[in-house]
Amino acid sequence: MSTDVSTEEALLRSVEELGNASDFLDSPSVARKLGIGHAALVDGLLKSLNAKLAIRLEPVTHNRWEISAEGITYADTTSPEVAFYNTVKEIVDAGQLCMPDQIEKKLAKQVLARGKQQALRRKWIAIDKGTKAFLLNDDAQVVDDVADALRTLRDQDGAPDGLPSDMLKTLKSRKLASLKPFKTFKIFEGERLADARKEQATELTKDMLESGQWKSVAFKPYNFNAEGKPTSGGYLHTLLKVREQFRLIFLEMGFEEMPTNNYVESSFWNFDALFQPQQHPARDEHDTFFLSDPEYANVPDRDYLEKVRRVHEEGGFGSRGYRYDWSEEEARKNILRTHTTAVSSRMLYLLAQEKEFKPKKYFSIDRVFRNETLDATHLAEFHQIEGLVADRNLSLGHLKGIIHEFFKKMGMSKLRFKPTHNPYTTPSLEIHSYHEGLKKWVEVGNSGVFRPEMIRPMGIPEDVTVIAWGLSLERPTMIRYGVRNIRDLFGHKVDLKAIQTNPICRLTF
Ligand code: FB9
Repeated sequence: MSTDVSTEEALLRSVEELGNASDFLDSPSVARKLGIGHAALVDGLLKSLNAKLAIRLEPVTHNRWEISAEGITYADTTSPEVAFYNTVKEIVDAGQLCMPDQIEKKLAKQVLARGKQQALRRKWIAIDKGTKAFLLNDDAQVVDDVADALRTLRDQDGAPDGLPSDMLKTLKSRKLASLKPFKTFKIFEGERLADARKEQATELTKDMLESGQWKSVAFKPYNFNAEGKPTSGGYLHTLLKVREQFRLIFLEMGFEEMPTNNYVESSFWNFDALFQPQQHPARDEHDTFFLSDPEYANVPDRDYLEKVRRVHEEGGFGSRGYRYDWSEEEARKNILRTHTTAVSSRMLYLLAQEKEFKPKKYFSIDRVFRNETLDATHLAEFHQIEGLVADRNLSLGHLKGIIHEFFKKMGMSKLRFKPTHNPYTTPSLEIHSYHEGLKKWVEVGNSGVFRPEMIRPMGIPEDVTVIAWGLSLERPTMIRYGVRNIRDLFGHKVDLKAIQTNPICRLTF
């Protein structure tokens, strides 16, 4: 809490009036003179002037009596025993028997309890054995010495001058006041008082240099601790911070990022190329967003399309296929991709077109869209993370091995695999990890070996296997940043403050 210039001015003038370096002002009296609180004087003025060497401070520790909140209420009114006595007197003077319930109505709970206790202890009142009525002790010297003592302490800033020690003991025992250390300051003139008195220049100008005026001007000392003006800047969305961490993990493991810059995909690459049958439930509008314009995609290379038709209809490569009439029109329907595996199928097809097959490690992290029922952890879109390895003689062991490698880099080393089914992989494994923080097993992803019906029609050589796994970006991000509802993380309800203040992401769960 800073004090205004005039107060500073007034203080510096009275220090200057000391006229020598040994005389000093006493902070409590200065505070009173300036009409401000002692704390405001010290924190709002003395500390900064001392920092500027305009004054020199010498702390003096005193003890003073600090009045408790309860004590303050009595200092502002009366002591509880006097309040109690006066209330009894009022009723008795009205010629009634003063019964407890009558008092209870008239006094606050704390005053009632304390007042009765003290008035009885000080024998100002008594309780009639028979009727339990309160009786006045007419010879009692009823004085409000307690409230007077509290007011004295208050007015003397906690100095006990003039108060008998047993009263102080009483106040202490009744937790109405207690002795607390209190620091005041001797205020001496500082070695740079003169500068502080002179209008301090805040910058060295060309004129000062040319005029030589700089020699006589007092410069405002640099406040190197001054906080700079907070610069506002862009902030990475929390999801993108975590995405960056996953990208680094993949790059560390020698993976190459796949181009995912097309949210609109044809059903062909998203489903058919992955050997997902056209009547699969995921392919109807309940799960997938279909485009009305452009409704249809162009056909990829015809030859490959026919191979896909054949494998769906008749099988091949050891598969008996699905034995249904495959529709080219259905395959050409445009959708919002439901998984980045659609990008994997495009890249694997391109890989198969290479003259010489070269092993590949690819990854993708980008948005996918599913027309799902929305709940706290599901939006109609999320970010899928996918990794795949295409190489000769790969086995399920390699899949589990590389998944262990991957999750270890996220600090998850306790994994379990649960057989599951995906239309485009066999075998398929759900990935579960034991989460130390949550003290439970969490499903952290899915994986499998791409089916021959998917990769052979593309032209991927017989002895090449493609293993892959996937997970979401939102789930780890929610757990990493303790976000309970996905709407706080993604979408129009995002709390921008959290985005700005979220710490950088260290992916160790
Ligand atoms: O992310 C998921 N869970 C997860 C991941 C990390 C994590 O980190 C925490 C710090 C510990 C926590 C949780 N899941 C996948 C599992 C579940 O959340 C699941 O209920 C939801 N899944 C999404 C799909 O929902 C319909 C997450 C999303 C998902 C599922 C499967 C794949 C990708 C994303 C895949 C795949 C795949 C399989 C084979 C071949 C290629 C790709």
